[in-house]
Amino acid sequence: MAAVDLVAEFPQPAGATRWAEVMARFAAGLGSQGRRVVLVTSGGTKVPLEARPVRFLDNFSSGRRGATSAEAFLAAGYGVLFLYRARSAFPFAHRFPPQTWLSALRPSGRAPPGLLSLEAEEKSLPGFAAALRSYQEAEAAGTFLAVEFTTLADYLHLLQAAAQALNPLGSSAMFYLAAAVSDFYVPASEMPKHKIQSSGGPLQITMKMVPKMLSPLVKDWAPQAFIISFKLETDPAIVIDRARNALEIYRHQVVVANILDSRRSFVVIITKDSETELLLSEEEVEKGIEIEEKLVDDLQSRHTAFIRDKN
Ligand code: 9Z3
Repeated sequence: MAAVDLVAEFPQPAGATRWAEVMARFAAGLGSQGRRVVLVTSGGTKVPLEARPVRFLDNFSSGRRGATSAEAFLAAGYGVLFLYRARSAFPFAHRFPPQTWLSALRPSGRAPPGLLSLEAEEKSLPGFAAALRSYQEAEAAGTFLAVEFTTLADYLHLLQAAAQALNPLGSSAMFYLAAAVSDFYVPASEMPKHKIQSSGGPLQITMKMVPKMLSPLVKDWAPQAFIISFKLETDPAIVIDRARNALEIYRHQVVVANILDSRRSFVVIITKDSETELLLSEEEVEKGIEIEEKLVDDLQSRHTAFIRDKN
């Protein structure tokens, strides 16, 4: 579906124009420093079933893959544009939900007026101070920008704007499309205006197919960029074929195949002429190593080779 249809079919979210400008400035600033920039998409899209929505079709994705990968890309020196589902996992914060620090952090009472001083035993919040430091370093360096989406319409418009922001960076831009995007939606013109009534009996809904955004991304919006999509299946018997199929249709550089139940410890990196399995051993899991560290490390090398080949 062409960009013009996208706009017609999905209402533009409030603030999209301003976000497009902010993203363009972010990418241009980092590009002028010669830094690589990655767009990490993360979390699931939500699809309304009614015009004034009471009910939605939602998605299981927690955003952990995206959040952990964003941390690894920042550590590798990338600028990270993090397009994420509101209230899903957030880099540096997702290991510390409020329940963990509400009781661990105590006001120390020693702060000068106007300042807040908190203390905690290191062992009650392991890694908290280091995570805070990493986040604040990225903020100070201007290498991290987070942009929120909730609905499928938000996601599609913001993805287009992000792609256009990164396009001037050519092959230095990477797209890491880990968000779980709905395949189906109800067009605005076919939505019931008011809440669907249960007195009408059992519900039958016909949903339309969502346009595949990989096509315009690869062909029109950022044709020089290094593009990685993810393929998720629940059936291990079909995931590799499905991933290869996506690679053939869209002609981007990499598909990462993963299976719902094993996604934290096993992924397969698929390119036109290779298939690389990444696996976490039990020992590595015990040490707190996450599969995204290996994945980002591998993809970073592939990106380096990609840039070299383009020049
Ligand atoms: C993924 O496959 C991600 O790895 C997960 C991560 C969503 C499984 P969590 O957020 O999980 O850490 O809980 N993302 C892409 C899923 C997707 O919708 N892919 C499309 C498909 O499979 C292709 S773009 O058809």
